[in-house]
Amino acid sequence: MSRRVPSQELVERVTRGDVAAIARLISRAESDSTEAREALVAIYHRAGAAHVIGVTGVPGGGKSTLVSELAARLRQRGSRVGIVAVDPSSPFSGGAILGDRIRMSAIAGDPGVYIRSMAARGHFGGIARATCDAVDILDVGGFDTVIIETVGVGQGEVAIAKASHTTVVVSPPGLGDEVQAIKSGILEIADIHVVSKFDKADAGRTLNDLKQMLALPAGGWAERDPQVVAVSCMNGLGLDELVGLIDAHRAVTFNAAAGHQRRLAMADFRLRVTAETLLLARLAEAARRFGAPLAECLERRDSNPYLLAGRLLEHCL
Ligand SMILES: Nc1nc2c(ncn2[C@@H]2O[C@H](COP(=O)(O)OP(=O)(O)OP(=O)(O)O)[C@@H](O)[C@H]2O)c(=O)[nH]1
Ligand SMILES: [Mg+2]
Repeated sequence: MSRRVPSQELVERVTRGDVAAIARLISRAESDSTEAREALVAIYHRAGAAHVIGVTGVPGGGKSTLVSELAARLRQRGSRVGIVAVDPSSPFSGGAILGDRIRMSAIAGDPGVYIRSMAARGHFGGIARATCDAVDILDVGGFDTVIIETVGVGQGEVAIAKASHTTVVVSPPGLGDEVQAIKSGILEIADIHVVSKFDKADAGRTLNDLKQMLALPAGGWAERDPQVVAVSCMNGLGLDELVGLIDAHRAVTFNAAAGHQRRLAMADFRLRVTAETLLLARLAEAARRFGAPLAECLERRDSNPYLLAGRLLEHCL
C-alpha cells in the first residue's frame, strides 16, 4: 500500500484536479472513515458550482448509453464531466454497467471525463450520502457537470434523484406495461422525460402513452411541467434537443429565486442522508457500550423491544 495521505493534502490535490486524489477521497467517503469527514467538510465548503444531473429509469433502458452520448456532447463545448454510477446491484439489472458502455464510446480515455462506480453496499442512506460526497469531490476537482446514473427500481434509488439539480427519467419503448414506471415512482420525479431507443418501431406509441399520462390532471407531476424528448443513441436523434432542455433547466435551478425550492430540497435530502450515517454510527457505538444489559432484560422478557430500543436511542443523542 502507498503511504497514507493526510486528508488536508488530499483536499489540496483534489482542488488541483488530481485524479488519483479524487479517487482516493471518494473511497474514503464511501468507507465513511471518521478522519475523512474533516476533508469532506472542507470539500463541501468549496463545492456548489457543478450542475448535477440525475439519470434514472428502468433497468436496461439505455441510461448508460445516453449518459455517454450526453457526456460526449458536453465535452464538445469544453465542459468537464464527472459520472457517478450507483452500481446496480439489483437482480433486475441487465448488468451492463456504465463502464462497459463508456469503453465503447466517444469519451473513452478522455481525461475530461471521470467515471466512478459507487459500491452498492451497506444501508441505502449510506450510499446516497457517499454519492453526494462524491459529487462534491468531483465538483471541487473541476468537473462542472456531474451526472449520477442510478437504476430506478426501488424507493432508495429513486431518492438519489433528489440529489440532483436536474432529473432525467429514461423510458425505453416496448415495455408493454408503461404503468410499471409509474408504480416504481420514477415518472413523477422527472424534470425531463427521455423516451429512449427512438429508432425502435414501437417507440412512437411509448411517446404518446407517456404524453397522455403526463397530461392527466391529478398525477402529482402535473405542476412540475416536465419536458419530454425522444432520443436515439443509434442515430443521434433528439440528443441536441436534450442538451438544450438540460441547459434550460440548469438556468432555472441555478437562478437565485426560481431555483431556491429545488436547491432547498437537495439540501434537505443531504441533511437526512448524512444524519442517517451519523445516527447509525452512534447507534453501533451505543449498542456496543450499553446494549448487553438491555439484551439480557429483553431475553428475560422483562420488557419489550420498543421500550428498550428507545433506551438505546437515548444514548445516541
Ligand atoms: N436500438 C437502440 N438500442 C439502444 C439505445 N441505447 C441503448 N441501447 C441498447 O440497450 C441496451 C441497454 O443499454 P444501457 O445503456 O446499458 O442501459 P442501462 O439503462 O444503463 O442499463 P442498466 O444500467 O443495466 O440498467 C444495450 O444493449 C444498448 O446497446 C438506442 O438508442 N437504440
Ligand atoms: Mg447502466
